[in-house]
Amino acid sequence: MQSAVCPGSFDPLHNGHVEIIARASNLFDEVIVAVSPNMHKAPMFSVEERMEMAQETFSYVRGVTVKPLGEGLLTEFCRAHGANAVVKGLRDAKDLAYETPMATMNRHLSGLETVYLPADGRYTHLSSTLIKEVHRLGGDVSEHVPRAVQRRLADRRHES
Ligand code: COD
Repeated sequence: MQSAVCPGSFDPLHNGHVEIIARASNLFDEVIVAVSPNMHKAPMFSVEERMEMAQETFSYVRGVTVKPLGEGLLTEFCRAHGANAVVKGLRDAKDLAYETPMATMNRHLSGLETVYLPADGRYTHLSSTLIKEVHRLGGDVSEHVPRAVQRRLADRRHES
């Protein structure tokens, strides 16, 4: 069985992520969406909330499961879960420049391969950072995120 991991912060998940993960599920028997705590940025949603949104979004997609990445190495997570590859979406040359050192390091660490999928043109402008900023400033991001995320963002707006 060929398994792949799609890692990310997913804070929050948006339609660019969803499309890449759905395409990965057509290539691999099993896809594990690994939700990172993201130690570099202050998150909007907890890992548990981000996992719940991803679980709800992918509950209808065959072979996709959602797990916490934890604070260890991605290569260790992949080894522990029997995954042969990492799948990353690339929006542009900046993503390629950012991802390639990590992909090379992961291959040197454990032989783990990274598969790049080109982002669909409909989603190349999407990032979690932009989604959060537009939402925070009162804009409507509902067309860019799955239903489960729309609901959580609306809850956050009502709470504040
Ligand atoms: N369209 C298509 N794909 C997209 C889009 C879009 N619009 N936006 C993002 N993506 C893809 C990218 O492939 C991205 O990598 C992935 O979705 C997740 O995006 P984010 O922003 O949620 O995730 P990041 O960049 O914050 O996640 C970084 C990781 C957690 C993947 C990384 O830090 C990691 O691997 N950490 C594990 C610790 C480790 O092993 N470190 C050493 C690495 S060598």
